[in-house]
Amino acid sequence: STKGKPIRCKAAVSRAPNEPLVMEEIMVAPPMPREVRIKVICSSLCHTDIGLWVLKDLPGIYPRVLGHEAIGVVESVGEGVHEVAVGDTVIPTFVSDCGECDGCRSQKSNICTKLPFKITPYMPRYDQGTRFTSLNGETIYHTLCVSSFSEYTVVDVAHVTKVDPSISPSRACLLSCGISTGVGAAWKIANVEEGSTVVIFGLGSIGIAVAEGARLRGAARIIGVDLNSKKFEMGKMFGVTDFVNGGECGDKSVSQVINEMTGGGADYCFECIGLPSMVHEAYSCCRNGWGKTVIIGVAKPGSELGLKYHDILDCGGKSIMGCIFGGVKAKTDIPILLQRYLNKELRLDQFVTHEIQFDDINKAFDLLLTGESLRCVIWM
Ligand code: CXF
Ligand code: ZN
Repeated sequence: STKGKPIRCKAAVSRAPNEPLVMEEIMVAPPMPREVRIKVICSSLCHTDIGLWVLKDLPGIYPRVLGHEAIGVVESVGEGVHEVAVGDTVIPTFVSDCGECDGCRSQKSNICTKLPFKITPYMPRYDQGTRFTSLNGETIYHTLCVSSFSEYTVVDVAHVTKVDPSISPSRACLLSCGISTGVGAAWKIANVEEGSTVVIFGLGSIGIAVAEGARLRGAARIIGVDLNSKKFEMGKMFGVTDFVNGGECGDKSVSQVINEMTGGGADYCFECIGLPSMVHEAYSCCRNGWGKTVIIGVAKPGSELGLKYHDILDCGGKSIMGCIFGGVKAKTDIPILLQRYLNKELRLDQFVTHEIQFDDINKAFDLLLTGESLRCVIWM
């Protein structure tokens, strides 16, 4: 067995921003206490990996292994791991669910305070080190506590959820990040009710997943906003009922158009782009009194919103909130979402627009960058 020994395997290493990933042999150390070594089955590419791939302003984070939307099988476990065992099928997540802290024990939150979310190139707990090295001993860094673009990876046990092994891995892996985030934002953060009107800014995978979540909650009207009208075709298949092309509103703003369409604003607005100006638009077209704006998109670090004081005070009852992973508590909610997929309620199949082999991983980046794919599954 490989237990307790380093494993030599293939990984797609990101060596420099914007440069294609390089297929290399690397060494993956055995799991430290409270860690799990996973044989990755497949990953799908989330847009955040593109953001991290092009990032130049964080020092010392190359070379590294990207990938954080995945599924795999436990190869071995470190000391003190009782929750999962060798052979279990698990979904790793960039958010932790330690199950012990105030945040994890509360039903109100998915924010773990013991291993709080941060973008770190290290393991989150035992020694803050890395478990990857190149064959000549060079340190290779992690990404979002998952690093699934490697045949084997090491993840903290707080970052894995055990799942039913019979579910198709290419579908289950989508719940590791993007689809859970979008569906969760509609379900757990906004708590969309039957008959409501929803506006979604940005119809990428996250926006489409919000539409899917809103549809499951019985929303009556789902308005998609994007600059690319082709996205509406995709949106329609997921229950988007109306489309506003943000570039074709003439002398009106998007929020003006939506306020007219809805007779005073929507019940829920979701920002899935990451632009402060779009948060303003969203907030401006959610209904006075109770409209809720949910921020999901990731803006540049240091971005500010700059809302006017009276925009908040005078609209009494309107709210803005952000979320991480759509408010989904990994260990309790991922199994619920998987069950809803098995019940044929939640759709996952339609998100998978492409499937490729690990050696072709750079194609997945092209497909997502050009907007051609929703989710491209990469098989190891
Ligand atoms: C994102 C969520 C928001 C902060 C950066 C990472 N997660 C996954 O794609
Ligand atoms: Zn992601």
